[in-house]
Amino acid sequence: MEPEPQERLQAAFDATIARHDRIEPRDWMPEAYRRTLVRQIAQHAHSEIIGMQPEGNWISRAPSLRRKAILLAKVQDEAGHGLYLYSACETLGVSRAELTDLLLTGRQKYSSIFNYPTLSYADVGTIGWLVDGAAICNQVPLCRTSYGPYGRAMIRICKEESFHQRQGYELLMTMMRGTDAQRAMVQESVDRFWWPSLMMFGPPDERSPNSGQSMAWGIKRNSNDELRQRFVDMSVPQAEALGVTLPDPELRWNEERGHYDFGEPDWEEFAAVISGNGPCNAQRLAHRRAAHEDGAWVREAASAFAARSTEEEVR
Ligand code: FAQ
Repeated sequence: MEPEPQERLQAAFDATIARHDRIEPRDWMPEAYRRTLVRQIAQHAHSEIIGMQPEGNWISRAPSLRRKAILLAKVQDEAGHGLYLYSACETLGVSRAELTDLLLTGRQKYSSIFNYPTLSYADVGTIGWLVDGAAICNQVPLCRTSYGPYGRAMIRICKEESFHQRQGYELLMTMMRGTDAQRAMVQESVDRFWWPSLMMFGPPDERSPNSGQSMAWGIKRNSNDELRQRFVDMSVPQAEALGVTLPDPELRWNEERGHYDFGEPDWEEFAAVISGNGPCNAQRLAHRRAAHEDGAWVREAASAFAARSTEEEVR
């Protein structure tokens, strides 16, 4: 007997995933796959846009013209990443206006890391080194994600994140070659950002409700704990080269595992931050809302211009 059309569609989808091939926007996909992608890509896009705020805070106070130019370029890149990701998400049948509304009304999340304050200029370097470093670890495997538009957006994003990571490390290296006060500033910044950076990878695998299905669908290629371990292994020698101490007394090389052992992040703090009660959640969303309202006239003008251009074309 011929299979039902629905079964045939599902079988074609499963075969594409099994071949590690790409699902494209016009292909049939299960509704739950589409919803998971919208959740993850939108959360990622919102993170890029909200992620402009902590570093943007230092543009007007950068210590030199060179540092200001670098920081401006980096923050501008984050805006670009947000736009590629919103566009990838729109191919799944949601509009950017809907996604923005979901963010502003607190119905979609953004990365926990951007709810921490930037208290000194060293934070610009630490964010580049650790936050962009964690982002790269998490995002390189996403270049092979099963949804075509997301994977292709990730390739360009990763190239740019890699420049961001280097500029952060170079900034910290410069400060570490400076005065005692500068070295202390770097250490204090690393002390604040280390644990929140580990939390960026999400909850431990046994408490990650989405990982199993997302890995079966090839949306995620590695588990949260695998990537967290990769990040720790990568960061320890970098910290040694820099001359800073990572604030974890349990951090040590495990010969048997061939990896560094490390302590447990404070998962209660993580839960508080992702449910809206981190140090800067209210401030970040209020700022984003105000920017959205301030930009209303630009959106209206662009829509009026587009409508007039279409009318002229029709005539
Ligand atoms: N923050 O079941 P799982 C950047 C949520 S990089 C907030 O493990 P999943 C670059 C999760 O959504 C930062 N929420 O979830 C930059 C889920 O929520 P639900 C952005 C988190 O999706 C650098 C619940 O917890 N990168 O922006 C976090 O399988 C410097 C249960 O978790 C990405 O978004 C968190 N850290 O795995 C910009 C990468 N972790 O279901 C500016 C793409 C988990 O309640 C300056 N995303 N949750 O709605 C991913 O790889 C995945 O979504 C994970 C989470 C790994 C983040």
